[in-house]
Amino acid sequence: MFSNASSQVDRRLNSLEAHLQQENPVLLQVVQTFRELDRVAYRMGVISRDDSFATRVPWWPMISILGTFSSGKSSFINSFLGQKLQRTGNQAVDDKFTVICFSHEEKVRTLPGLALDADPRFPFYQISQQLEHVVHGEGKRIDAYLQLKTCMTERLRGKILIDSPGFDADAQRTSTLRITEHIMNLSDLVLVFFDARHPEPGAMKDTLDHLVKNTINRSDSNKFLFILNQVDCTVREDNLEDVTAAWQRSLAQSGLTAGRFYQIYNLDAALPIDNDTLRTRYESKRQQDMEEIDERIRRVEVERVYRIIGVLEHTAKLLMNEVAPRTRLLLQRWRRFTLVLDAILFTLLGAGVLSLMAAGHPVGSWLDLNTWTTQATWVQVVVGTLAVAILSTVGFLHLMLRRFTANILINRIKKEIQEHDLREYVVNAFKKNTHPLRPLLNTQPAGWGRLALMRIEKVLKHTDQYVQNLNDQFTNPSGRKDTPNPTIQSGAE
Ligand SMILES: Nc1nc2c(ncn2[C@@H]2O[C@H](COP(=O)(O)OP(=O)(O)O)[C@@H](O)[C@H]2O)c(=O)[nH]1
Ligand SMILES: [Mg+2]
Repeated sequence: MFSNASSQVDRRLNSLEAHLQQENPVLLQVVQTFRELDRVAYRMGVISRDDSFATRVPWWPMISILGTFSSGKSSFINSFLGQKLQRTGNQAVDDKFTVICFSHEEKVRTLPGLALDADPRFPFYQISQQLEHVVHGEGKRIDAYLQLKTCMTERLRGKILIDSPGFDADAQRTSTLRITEHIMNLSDLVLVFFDARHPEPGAMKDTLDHLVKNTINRSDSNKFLFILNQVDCTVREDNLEDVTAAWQRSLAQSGLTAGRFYQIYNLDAALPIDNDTLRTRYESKRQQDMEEIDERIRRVEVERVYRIIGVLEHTAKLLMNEVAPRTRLLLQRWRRFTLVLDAILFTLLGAGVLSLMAAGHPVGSWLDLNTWTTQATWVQVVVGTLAVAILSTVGFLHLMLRRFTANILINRIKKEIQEHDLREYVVNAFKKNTHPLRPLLNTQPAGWGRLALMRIEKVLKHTDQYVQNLNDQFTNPSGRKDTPNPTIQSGAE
C-alpha cells in the first residue's frame, strides 16, 4: 500500500522537477529539500506517504486577467506573449478560463480542464470538488469551464497566466463566479480590465459590482490592478480624462474609491492615431503605465520564489518547534490519562474477583493456583481457556480505553489549535503515536530523534543558502542600472 501511494507522490514530484529543470534550477533544489522534510514528516506520521509538503505550495506565480466582456483581455495576453494564442473579438469567443503555462515544445497544446483538476502543480487542483459543492453536477463538467494551454514564450517562464471569459451569461453563472473567486484568492496579481469604449458601464453594473466588491476590503487588495483598456478610442474626441472620470465614478458607486487606475491600449489592436501630437501624448502615457504593470508582473515572480522558500523554512521550524513538542506533551497527558483509567478499571475488576472469592464462588477457587494444580486435566483446560479469555478481555478493554482517551484528546486539540496546518500535523502525529501497536510508555514521539533533528537542521541550512543565492541574483549589489532577468539561471550550491 505504502509503495503504491509513495510511488504516486514520487511521480508527481518527478514531473514537478522535470518542469523546474527547464525553467528554474534553484527551485529544483528546493523540491529536493522539500523531499528531505517529507521524510521526517512521514516518520512522525505528520503527513501520509501519498502526500508531500511540496504539493502544498503553489509553485508558479499566478497572474490572472479578469474583467468585463470584450475589454481586451485576450488581446493583452497575446501581446504579452508575442503570439496569437487566444482568440479575440467583440463576440464572446472564448467562454472558458484558460490557464497558460510555459513549455519547451514549440507546438501549442490545449488540454482539457480535467488535466488541471488532476494535477497538483496547478492552481486548479481538485477544483471540480469545490464546484460540486457549489453547484451539484457541475464538478463533472469541469472541461466546460477550464482549459490548459502551453506556450513556448520566454516571458511566460516561471509563471502562469489566466485568461477569463466575461461572466455575463446566465447559464453557468454560479460556477463561473465560483471559479473567478477561486482565481482571485490564489492569484499573486489580478489585472482587472475595463473597456473605455463603453463609457456608460450601466449594462455591466452587475459584473462591475462583482469584480469590485470582491476586491475591496481584502487584506491583499493591493494585488489588484484596475486597468482602463482601449483608451485609444478616446483619441477622436480627445476626452481621455472625461472617460476615465466616468469610469471612476461608476467604480466609486460599486465601492472602489482609492487606488491607481491604469490607462492603456493595445498597439496591435488599436486604430492608428494620425495626429502626431495626440499620438505622442497617448503613446507616452501608455508606455508609462505599461512599464508599471510590467514591473508588477516581474516583482510577483521574484516574491513567489522567496515565498516558496519561506514555506519550506516555516514548515521545518513548525515540525521542530511546534509539532514535536506538542506531540510529546500530548503523549504525556494521554499516558497519564490512560493509566489512571486503566487503574480504575482494573481495580474494579480485581475488586469484583476478590468479592467473588470471598463469596465462595468457584471462580475464586479456580484462580487459586494451589487448588488448580491438583485438579483434573479437563478442569485445567477450562480454567486455562477462561484465563486466556479474561486476559484478552482485559487487553481489549485496555486498547479501547487507549482509543477512548486518545479521541478525547484529539477533539480537544482540534478546538485548541487554530492554525489549520499545525492542527492537522499535530493530530496526525498524535494518531500515529497512539496506534494500538505503539507502546503506551514511549516518551519520545514516533520518528522524532537525533536523525530527524539533523535532517531539519540540514533543511534550514539549505533554505539559508537558497535565500542568499536568490539575493545575489535579484538584488543588484554592483549598482548596475539594468534590471537582472528575474528567471533564475543557476543553481544554489
Ligand atoms: N481599439 C482597440 N481595440 C481593442 C483593444 N484591445 C482589444 N481590442 C479589440 O477588442 C475586441 C475584444 O478583444 P478581446 O481581447 O477578445 O476581449 P476579451 O473579451 O476581454 O478577451 C477585439 O476585437 C480586439 O481587437 C485596444 O486597446 N483598442
Ligand atoms: Mg477573451
